Amino acid sequence: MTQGVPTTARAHVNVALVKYWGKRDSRLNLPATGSISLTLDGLSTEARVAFGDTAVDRCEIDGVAATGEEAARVVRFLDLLRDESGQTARATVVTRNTVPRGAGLASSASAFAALALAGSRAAGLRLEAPALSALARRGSGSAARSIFGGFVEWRRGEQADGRDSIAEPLLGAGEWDLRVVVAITSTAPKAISSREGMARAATSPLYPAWVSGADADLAEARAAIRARDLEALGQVAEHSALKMHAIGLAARPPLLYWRGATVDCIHRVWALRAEGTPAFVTIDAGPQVKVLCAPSDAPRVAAALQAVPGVERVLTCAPGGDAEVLA
Ligand code: 2P0
Repeated sequence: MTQGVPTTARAHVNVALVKYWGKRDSRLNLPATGSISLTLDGLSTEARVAFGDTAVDRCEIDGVAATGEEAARVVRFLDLLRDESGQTARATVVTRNTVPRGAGLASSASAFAALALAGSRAAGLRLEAPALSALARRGSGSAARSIFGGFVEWRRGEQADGRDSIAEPLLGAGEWDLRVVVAITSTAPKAISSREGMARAATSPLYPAWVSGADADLAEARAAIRARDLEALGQVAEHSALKMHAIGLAARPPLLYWRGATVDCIHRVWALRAEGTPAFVTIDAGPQVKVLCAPSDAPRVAAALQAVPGVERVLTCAPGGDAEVLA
């Protein structure tokens, strides 16, 4: 076993433009379909991991000791790191987020990507980006994508052990400058986790159509990114998001992450588009609305969303970079 050193790493959240919604293996977080995302600057997690300075695994998140399922998930991830590295010591994990937790801004993606990078180094492993992506996936599926900056594709993979279910960069953060304007309509923790939401999705009669339509959506998004065509990318991103939420409406029990303000934001963005501003909606497992647009249109989009009743806050994010070791 190589000796590791305490390590701090940072990773950014990502917003899926073609969504991951459903698993072919829930233990390994293997997705039913591929997905494509954009990593966002400014919304990130810093994680410090140190093995050997404690008798039991400890985890502190934003200054508070983690408990319950949140702590158990981190311990399971540490067990995985120990299995892969031969490290036997317990660890101290301290994470700090610039993302409002549980607010549908995908904080598990940045958290497990940062934890995979810091934890693997701290355990004495030196993993290349593809192996890091596979490791981060085990913590949370979408974390596989947050290892990379810019536009990223997470391949579904075919292997039962998931070794080919990894993310890879499509375009770097500096290669196409777009903005994602986020309208926060509630910071209350969500009632139904993504994990539970995906399990419910599988009960929906619309789910088979979701799975069979994924390759076409991925091809369209890939081509749009390659051509840096905002209109084409926005159209397929909006389609993927609305289709994902339609699955929930038809699930048993039903699932609806939206609030009234979520719907009002969608209509506001469609009105902007009718007036000539190319802006496109995407929504994850929560009530927030994320709008893809050109940098020059971001102030107009942000002002329009801020004026929608029920919108608590608006954030504007540029493309973010790769996960990185800080110290
Ligand atoms: C995505 N989401 O592609 C989709 C769209 C939410 C909506 O990935 O169970 O926290 O840890 O693999 O990654 C959120 O799900 O789920 C997510 P797990 P994860 O971004």
